[in-house]
Amino acid sequence: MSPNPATPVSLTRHLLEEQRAGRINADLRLLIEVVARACKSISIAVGKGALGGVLGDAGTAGEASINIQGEAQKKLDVLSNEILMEANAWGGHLAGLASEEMDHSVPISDAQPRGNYLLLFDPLDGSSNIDVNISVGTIFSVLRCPDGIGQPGDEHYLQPGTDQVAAGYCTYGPSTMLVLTIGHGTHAFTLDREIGSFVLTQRGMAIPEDTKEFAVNMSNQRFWEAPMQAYVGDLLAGKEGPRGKDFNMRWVASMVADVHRILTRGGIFSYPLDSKCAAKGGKLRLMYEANPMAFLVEQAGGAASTGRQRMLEVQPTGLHQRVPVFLGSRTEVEAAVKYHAEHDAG
Ligand code: P6P
Repeated sequence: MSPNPATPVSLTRHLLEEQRAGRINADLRLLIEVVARACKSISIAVGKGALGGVLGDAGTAGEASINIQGEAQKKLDVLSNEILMEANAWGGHLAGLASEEMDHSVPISDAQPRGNYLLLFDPLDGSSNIDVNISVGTIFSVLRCPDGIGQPGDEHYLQPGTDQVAAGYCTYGPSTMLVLTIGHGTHAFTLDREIGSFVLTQRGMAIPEDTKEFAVNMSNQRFWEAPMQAYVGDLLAGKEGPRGKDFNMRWVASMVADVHRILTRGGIFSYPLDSKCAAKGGKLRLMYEANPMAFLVEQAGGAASTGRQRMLEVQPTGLHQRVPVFLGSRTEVEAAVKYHAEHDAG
């Protein structure tokens, strides 16, 4: 039976076509399907809002629950983490998992079916926006588990972003969208709630090379390094300044929302070093925020850098390592990197 060209392409069909083309194996295909199903459950929980009894901070009365990042956990952070852990416990495709919400990685127990992949995720990024009904999202990254190591430990996750075999995010906004790459382009799927499936709605996302829109938390300006001060100062100078054009600014303070906008219409997202977070290496996490977003952005023709190095080539030193982040329209990221290079060259 030849497929009807008018029939929407589901995530399942898209992944089967990728497998038939030899771009993905069955285990990774099924792992992505498990993560997508978990994201559907998270979308339902997030969508209930105040009706779901899961808004607000986790922890008991008077005693907040603090994660390894030193951040107060929201109830939905904990719930989203549990959903992803439970969904993958019996998937049979993983050797282990690591989460922003857990101090250390968790190997798949001997009692459960084991696979050859490592899954890292931020179960609900931007969760501080939950209580004010702003888009949040789940970010995930997939690495291969090294051969012959038995149970993987934290050290086995410390692979550069170029080693990722898949990455994606699910944004819980006006619509729920899954954006995914397996190294052959970046593709977007929209959740059709009536049938409960993700449907391919944008094949081959392409970030415009140039942009007039930047995303940064301007309240940190006085804490930035000199090259960042100079770079943003020239953006703000507009067409009378050295950049010769006026720029617009957006900052949602939810990385998934900001990055989705940039993947859709261009822009540059930056969370640079500042004197408040420099001691930690930056604000955003390398393994389950910067690297998966960098993979998605590069596969969409954009660029991603620490300001001084291609993001995907950073050699990780810690599971919860933080990095400065510049990503988006290629020529704008290159401009920001140039400010840093010229500053460092003295
Ligand atoms: P700030 C959310 O907490 C997050 O990790 C990213 O989603 C977001 O881009 C950033 O932090 C926002 O940071 O300092 O503006 O609140």
